[in-house]
Amino acid sequence: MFKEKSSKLHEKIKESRSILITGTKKEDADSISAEILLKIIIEHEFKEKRVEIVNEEDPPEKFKFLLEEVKIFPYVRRKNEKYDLGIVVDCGSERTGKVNNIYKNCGYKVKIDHHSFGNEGNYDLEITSTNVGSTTEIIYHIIKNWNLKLNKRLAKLIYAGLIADTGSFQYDLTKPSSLRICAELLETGFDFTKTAEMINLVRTYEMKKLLGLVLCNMAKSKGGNIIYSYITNEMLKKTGATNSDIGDIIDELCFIKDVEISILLVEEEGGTRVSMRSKGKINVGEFCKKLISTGGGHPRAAGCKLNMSIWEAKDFLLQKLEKALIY
Ligand SMILES: [Mn+2]
Repeated sequence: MFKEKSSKLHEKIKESRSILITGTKKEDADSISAEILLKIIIEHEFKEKRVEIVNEEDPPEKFKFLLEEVKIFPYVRRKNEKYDLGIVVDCGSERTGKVNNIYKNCGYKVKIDHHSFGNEGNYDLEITSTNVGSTTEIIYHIIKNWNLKLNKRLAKLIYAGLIADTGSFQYDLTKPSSLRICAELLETGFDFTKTAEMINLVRTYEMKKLLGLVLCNMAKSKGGNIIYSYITNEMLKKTGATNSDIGDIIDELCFIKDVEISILLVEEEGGTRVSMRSKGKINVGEFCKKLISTGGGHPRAAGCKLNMSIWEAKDFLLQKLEKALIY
């Protein structure tokens, strides 16, 4: 897979002196792992290049185990830099936040991604497929096409992206190819149980305290098929939790018997941040996009920001969703 495109990428990197690697503003395990993988393999192939990963913000603490010795620069430290070649992973450049200002000035633009949305056509080279489990799975193919040998370090990163995006091979993003590749990854002898533990289970003490409050505050709609809960600034202060602890909490509100939709409302400057999960009857991606143009996501997982208080947002959403669930 991707044989010709992998050689094209190799050729273009060879011609460049400086390379920018970036990814989604909302960093996740797949995007961070894909960035690190690229940096490692490019530096292995070409010794004299300046290869830098730049994301809008510093990586969250929870991804330190993926980074090891690799550095990721926040946008502010690199905003005046120029690079010959730019590679955006796991999204289109419009989702990289401020880093897009650097990316769009790159002499040659590459996109490596497994999503179907994004502004196709604005890149010099697109290495994309929706028929893979993760962006790291695409990079596995680049590694193979460049005739590099897999080792424990590379295997761990490919695996991290795969289990994060496929929900440890439970979601429909799981492809037969993903599982075949995993067999090969495991043969390197990397510690896959530790990797899975770090991605799926290990959370901060503060996050668990916050989760306790969120679960206690959980309530049902009149019909009982929508549940919601909330996080106020007060709750963050009380538990010492930070923004990076909030990301995993919506998933804890899912998989409750007979519940069709789960909502988490988070107090933010200027309004309320809404995260939603659906069991499938309602496409929450479309729902959020219709509410406000900046909202959206996937059919079963989406979000938006509303210019109202948590309580106003709750009433507003419940009213719209109850109607939508009836029809
Ligand atoms: Mn991904």
